[in-house]
Amino acid sequence: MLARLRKIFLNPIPWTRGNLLRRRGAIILITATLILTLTASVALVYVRFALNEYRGVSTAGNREKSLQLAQSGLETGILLLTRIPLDSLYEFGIFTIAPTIPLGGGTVSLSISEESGKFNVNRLVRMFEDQTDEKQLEYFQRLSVALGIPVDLWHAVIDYVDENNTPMPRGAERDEYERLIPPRRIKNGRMQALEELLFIPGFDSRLLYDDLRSLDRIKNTSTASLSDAEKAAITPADYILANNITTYLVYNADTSTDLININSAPYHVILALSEFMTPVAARKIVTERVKRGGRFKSIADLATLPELQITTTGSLTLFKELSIRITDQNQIYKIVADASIDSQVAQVMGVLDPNAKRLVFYSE
Ligand SMILES: [Ca+2]
Repeated sequence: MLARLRKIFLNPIPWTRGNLLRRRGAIILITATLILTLTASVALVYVRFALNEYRGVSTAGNREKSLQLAQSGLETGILLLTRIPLDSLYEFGIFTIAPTIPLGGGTVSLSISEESGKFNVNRLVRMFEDQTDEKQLEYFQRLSVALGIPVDLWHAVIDYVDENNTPMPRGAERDEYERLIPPRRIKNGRMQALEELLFIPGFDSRLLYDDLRSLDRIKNTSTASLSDAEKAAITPADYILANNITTYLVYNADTSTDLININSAPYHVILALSEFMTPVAARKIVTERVKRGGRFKSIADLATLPELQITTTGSLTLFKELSIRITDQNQIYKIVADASIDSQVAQVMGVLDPNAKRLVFYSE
């Protein structure tokens, strides 16, 4: 079943209407069958959604059509993430490939990432007290060292997020923002999107979005002695700051946690989890994760890795130290749906809390 699904998602689509309709029908059938193995009511929801979507796109103008298609794509993503067992999603590779789905006479490309494997800038300030979270600040500082960017950058981020107007040693509060040309207003509140970092002194778009190696910030990146699997553990995308940090939070006291999801943490985040973490151990975690189909089913799966037996403070092993900082549970998904129909394109983005089964953020 999954192999069939993958074939249909990944194969180039012959561009005839008949083929498109047949393929679209096949996908709905296959997905509905997949869902039927869970519950019949869920399948009904899906079919109803598919029909609504089809009626919608047959009447609207091109611009609206593309937006509606993107929204349908987002809904499909939500259904997949909330109704299909996690094992099947990983087997399908939903987090590593961005499937392009023919839908309603156009196509929708779905890109899904799990966000709790990244360091969250909003967690630099404690949730219910207006104080710096020192453990989180250490994560960000070690990440900065690994990426070759200034470690003091995060003081200004803490000031931007915390409610008080007392600057950190290397930070900036209201007075500094008012002196900028032109003056800016400091938020003193949680960030909604990473782009907000660009308001903060010390940040620019190159720092946030460029491959930091291209800025000549990292010198020792020779990979000559690594095996192919080890080389593959670190990709150019890992050297982009924006791929290692996030702003998305689930405000749910029952499920919200500051544990880092080891199943979606990129290489440099893993490297920054402990001062005792080594590049060899961090790469091992990534290659072992790939070998296990993309995720560790339990933190205990890491317990016997020889690379994690290093002794840290208080005669703990690196594994023991890590085990109180990480989780194997997916906590928050970002879904980006790009639609294209009759050369009109549209994009929508949603952030999904899989435990509450609801979107906590939406933009188009
Ligand atoms: Ca502040």
